[in-house]
Amino acid sequence: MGKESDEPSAKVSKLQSDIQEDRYAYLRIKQDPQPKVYTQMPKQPKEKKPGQLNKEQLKDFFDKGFVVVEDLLDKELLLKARKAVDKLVDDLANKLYDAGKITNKHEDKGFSDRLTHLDKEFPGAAVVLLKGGVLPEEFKNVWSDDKLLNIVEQLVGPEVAGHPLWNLRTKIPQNEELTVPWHQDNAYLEPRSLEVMQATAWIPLINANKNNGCMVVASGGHRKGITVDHQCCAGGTWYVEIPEAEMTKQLGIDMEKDLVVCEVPFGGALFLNNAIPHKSLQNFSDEIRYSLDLRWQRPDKDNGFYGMRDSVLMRTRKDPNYKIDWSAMDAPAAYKWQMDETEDDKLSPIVVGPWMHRWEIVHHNRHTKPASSYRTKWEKANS
Ligand SMILES: O=C(O)CCC(=O)C(=O)O
Repeated sequence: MGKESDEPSAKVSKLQSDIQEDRYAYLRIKQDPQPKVYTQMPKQPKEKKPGQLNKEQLKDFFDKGFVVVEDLLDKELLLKARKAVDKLVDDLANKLYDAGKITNKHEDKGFSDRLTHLDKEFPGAAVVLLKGGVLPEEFKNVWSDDKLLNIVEQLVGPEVAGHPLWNLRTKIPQNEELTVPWHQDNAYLEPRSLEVMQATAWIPLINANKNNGCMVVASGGHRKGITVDHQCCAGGTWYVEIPEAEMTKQLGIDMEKDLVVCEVPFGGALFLNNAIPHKSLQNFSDEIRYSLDLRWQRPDKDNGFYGMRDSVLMRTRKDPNYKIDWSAMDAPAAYKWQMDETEDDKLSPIVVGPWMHRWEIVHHNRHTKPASSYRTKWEKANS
């Protein structure tokens, strides 16, 4: 913080005028309900392809809003993704060590516990890795896996683009910031994302179960095609949250009968849409529950990502041999928009994002505090 002076700095004046203009007002516009986007199946491909959902699974996806598919992905593909995670953790350990933030790199630990040890020494290490958003080749290979895309084609149609919101979840044991409360994915995006089906595959890199923090979905919560009023932010996190009473009031969810705990074995995936309420359970095990959440949609529709990054075309009818151009995804990654690119920012466990301007802030914490004054790199470039 610089010294106070009588004259507001140019930066402060700009902020004040932005607040007066309420440049985020468009984020609070209520969208018309879009039930069909989530319940109407697109025309199905005529050709039979490996991995495709059967009729019952497809019906579940559009009717219940989710489906768990076991034994889908090649285990070798996922084991390679795990190796890539090991490398990301190693890179993080080196950065923390070089920055003097840890004294032990915990090189004797492995996939299931190294990050937990790093996080004990530098609280927030697991968040730093989550928000780092580095997309290694091995994750790209999962994202563009033929079997996955064969399913996605059934959910969004034959033209398929990867959505820029993706995550490697680094769910170390018993950690509040990695336990995601009830939300609809649409709540993190611009309101217009409600107008387009975005299909998510949630892919655990271990057997995910209720003890280590698998997902829970509110079956049928997508049918009204609305984004419920979320509140910002849950506990000490950056997550927006649907108050439980609103799940029933606004979405008609029966909180006893409609909740489904989705255990997903290694090799399987949980498919969701962007309007289905879901949350993740706490990790009570002593192993890290890593997972990837990857999204796709039609390429001709806006991705609702605040104009920050384009989607990446992954499959098109026009060219069966289409080669993916990953450059848009390789550039700034998932959570990077919020940070200035100083080295220290890159190791900061604070997460600030535009969704904080969309919902009422009912609870402030270290993540929300900077939201009203923090100028993201993207915002600076666009103001
Ligand atoms: O992996 C988790 O714990 C939460 C994932 C999630 O909520 C999401 O992908 O939207």
